Amino acid sequence: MEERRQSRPPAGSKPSPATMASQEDLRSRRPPVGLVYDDRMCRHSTPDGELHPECPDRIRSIWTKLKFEGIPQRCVVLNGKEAEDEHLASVHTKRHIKLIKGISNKEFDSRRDRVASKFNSIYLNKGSSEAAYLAAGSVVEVCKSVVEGQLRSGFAIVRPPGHHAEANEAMGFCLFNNIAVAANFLLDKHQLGIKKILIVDWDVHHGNGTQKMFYKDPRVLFFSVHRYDSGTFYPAGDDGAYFMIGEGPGAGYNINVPWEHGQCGDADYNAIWDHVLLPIAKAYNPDIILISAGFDAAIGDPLGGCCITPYGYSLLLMKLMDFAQGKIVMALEGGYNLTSLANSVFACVRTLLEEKTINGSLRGHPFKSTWRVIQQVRQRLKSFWPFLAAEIPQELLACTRKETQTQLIYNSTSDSNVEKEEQTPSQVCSANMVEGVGDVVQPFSNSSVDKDKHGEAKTTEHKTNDQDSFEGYPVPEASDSKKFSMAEYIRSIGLEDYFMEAVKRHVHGKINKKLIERGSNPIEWNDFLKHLKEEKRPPIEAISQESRMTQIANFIKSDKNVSDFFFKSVRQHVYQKINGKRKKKGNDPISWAKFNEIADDALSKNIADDAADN
Ligand code: Q9C
Ligand code: ZN
Repeated sequence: MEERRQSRPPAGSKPSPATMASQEDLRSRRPPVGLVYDDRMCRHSTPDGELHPECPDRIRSIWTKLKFEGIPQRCVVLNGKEAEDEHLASVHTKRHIKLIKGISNKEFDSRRDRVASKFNSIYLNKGSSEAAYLAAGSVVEVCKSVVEGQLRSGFAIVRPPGHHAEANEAMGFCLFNNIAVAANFLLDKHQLGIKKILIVDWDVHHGNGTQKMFYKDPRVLFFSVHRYDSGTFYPAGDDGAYFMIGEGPGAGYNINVPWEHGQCGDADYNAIWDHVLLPIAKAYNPDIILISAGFDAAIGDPLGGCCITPYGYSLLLMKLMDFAQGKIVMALEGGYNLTSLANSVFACVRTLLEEKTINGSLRGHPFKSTWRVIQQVRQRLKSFWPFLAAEIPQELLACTRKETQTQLIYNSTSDSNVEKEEQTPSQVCSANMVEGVGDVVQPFSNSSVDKDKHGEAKTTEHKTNDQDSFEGYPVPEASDSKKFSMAEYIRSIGLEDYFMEAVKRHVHGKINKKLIERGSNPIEWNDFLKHLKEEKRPPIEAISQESRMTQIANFIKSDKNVSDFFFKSVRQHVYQKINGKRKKKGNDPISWAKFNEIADDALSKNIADDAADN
């Protein structure tokens, strides 16, 4: 079935049946959920086809997933709409608007390259102007429809992203600040009756652009949770610090939650929601919530190094739907693992639809550092929001989980401004594990990773410049040679909770299959969880690290879907890292196809080797 598509939702608060989305909406007469998708935003791409994480496939893969799941039919789908200069001018300088508009007129890509190189982390091509106008304009359009009551809520699947863009500055893959343009539009159109806007920025990077635009403005409460890593994580500097609370009349209306490190996941974000964001949202009582919805804090993202699951996102979103009468507009920002991105967006749209809840459960506790950040933020803001002065109960603070002890792959190669020049042996091993092509395809074999194998893989890959194929990582001494198991790998990239959850689901499914075969009723998921808790044998949490890891590893190996997902995430990760490093060194990127060819090749070779060994 082709999805319903129209340039504009129907006027009036009771949409006619012909334009209604789902049967349920029809019965309840609730306005439908809106989506924007427009292929023209795919025309913004790197001029020479170089690889870049912010690629057209990001929104394509989201749209493919939503279509596959039958989502568009249950929503109202809008075409993109270009922003008007007047609206852009409420946040950007005339000069910046003129510059972005003029990009597609430039006759030669080289001119555009020169412009792009003046900015931090920006590329430009012929399609950039139109895409930038569409991204900003589409967010405005969804906001307008939600406020006018034609839509209940909406998701603008847009690119380029926006939250790093400043008044006179494109940066961090962002050209116009889409969400800021939309917020100003709502505030300026007085007849819309919007006086207070909450912007929640859950992209893994700090929304520096948005923060600057509303820093002195109490009509917009800007909340950003992001990796900070002592000011080294992109965009780096003090802007994302907890003490940046706003200025003048805007003091207390800018809230930053800066993670000390990666690995943060569902439990950490949920704790921030419960102990910082939600009480403030309740007190602020916004007329609408806009979400700068980046998904680069998602599990498997190559830039973020955090691990929010789709269930985690749905929970964060659900908790926000209690405010502003559910008026929520989500605008895509970052998110660079195509699979994680599509799954996370799908979970969010399904949550907006309120048809089915997303399966999952919060397990694990926040990090100690998470409680520390919570207390820091509450302390700094308590004069503006008095209820934050209350002490968090000691029993809660005692609930913590430990950061992964092994050196993190994501930490040693993450998107941080500060490159660590000196590496510990274990970092070197980690880095080599993901960067060696042989390891890409078999990071989980229990065979030891020795450098001779590396050497072979390298020469197959780059016949001319074999030595730099490991992108500057010193080849470890023989004594550094180390066994890497799949289990260790999972733990090192913070996937443990995610897969532990999956293990439970797997067992649940198996039990139900048996029950059904025997003619009994299947056991509900919640009852199953209760059952697990009540069981006499030690709860999963109490099982030793090692055996938990083995369980997870076995589970991944046992289910083709899971292992496919897992291997694909790993490949994508390694692929982007390798090309990132190649680019830095001025080498041409390897294509995804070529990369896979090499990886598959090495895999079949490894299998052959193993067979020969046995
Ligand atoms: N050392 C968004 O997620 N990384 N932008 C540059 C330079 C830029 C991310 C690294 C990351 C930008 C919207
Ligand atoms: Zn980001």
